[in-house]
Amino acid sequence: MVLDDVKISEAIVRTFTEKLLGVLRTDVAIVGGGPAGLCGAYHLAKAGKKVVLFERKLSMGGGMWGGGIMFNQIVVQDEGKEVLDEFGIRTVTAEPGYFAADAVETTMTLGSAAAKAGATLMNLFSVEDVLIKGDSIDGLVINWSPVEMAGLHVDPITVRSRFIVDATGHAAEVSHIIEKKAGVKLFTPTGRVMGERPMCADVAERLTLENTKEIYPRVYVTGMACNAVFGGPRMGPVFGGMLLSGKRVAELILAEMQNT
Ligand code: 48H
Repeated sequence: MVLDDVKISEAIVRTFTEKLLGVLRTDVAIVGGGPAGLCGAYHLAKAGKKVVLFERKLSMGGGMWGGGIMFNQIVVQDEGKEVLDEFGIRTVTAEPGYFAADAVETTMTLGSAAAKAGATLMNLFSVEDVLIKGDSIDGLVINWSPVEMAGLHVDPITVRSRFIVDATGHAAEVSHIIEKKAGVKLFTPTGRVMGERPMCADVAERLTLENTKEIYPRVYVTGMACNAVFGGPRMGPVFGGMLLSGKRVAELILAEMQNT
C-alpha cells in the first residue's frame, strides 16, 4: 500500500475530534496527570466510570519521573508497596519498610494502566477555570497549554462533569480557582486553601490520605494538593501517599455515586 499523507492527517483530525467530543460530558474530570491523578483515573475507569484526565504538560507523570534530586528512584512504605505490587511494578527492599522502585517504570506503568482501564488521557491541556451554575461547580474550562504558555488571547472551551478531582500537586490550582473566583467556602477548617507546610515525611504521608476529601460538593482533592489545601507538610520523594490517595479518591467518588 502506498501511504497517502493527507489520509494520515485525516485520521488524526477525525479521531482526535471524536475523542475530544467524547469527553465534553463525563462522569469524572481529573486535573493533573501525576501519580495521584493517574491512580485515581485507573481505579475509576476500572470501575466502569467515564473518566477524563487533563494534563498541562506533554507527558503524564507529574513529579515522579525524577525520583529524588533526579536520582530516578522513588521510595514507598509497606502500604505503598502493596499498590505497586497491584500494578506489577518491581521494587527492591532498601531497608525493612523502605522499598525503592524505578521512577520511570512506575510512571509509565501507571499511565499505561490508566489508559488501558479506559480513562481518556488528554495531555497539553490546561484547566484555567471551573464551570459554575449558581453555587454548583459543574465542570472545567480548558485550553491548550501552548495557548497559555504563549499568552495568546484565545477563548477556552468547557467540559461538563459530575465530579471533579484536583490532582494538580503542590499548586492545588483547581482549589485556588474555586476559592478565588467562585467566592465560596471550601470544606477546610478556614474555608480557604490553607497552604503547604515544611517537610515531615511521616506526618505528610498520613495527612495526605486523611485529607483526600471532598472540598466542595462533587469536587475532591487528591495527592500533594491535599497537603496544600489542608495545610499539611510535604514529604519529599516518598510516593506511597500519592498512590494511596489516588486510590482513596476513586473509592470516595464511587461511594458518593452509589448514594446519589
Ligand atoms: C492541567 C495541571 C494543572 C492545570 C497542574 O505534581 P504532581 O506529580 O502531583 P501528585 O499530587 O500526583 O504528586 C505529587 C508528587 O509528584 C510530588 O510533587 C511530591 C511527592 N512532592 C513532595 C515534595 O516534598 O516536594 O502532578 C500534578 C500534575 C502536573 O503534571 C502538572 O503539570 C499538572 O498536574 N497540572 N494540568 N491543568 N491547571 N495544574
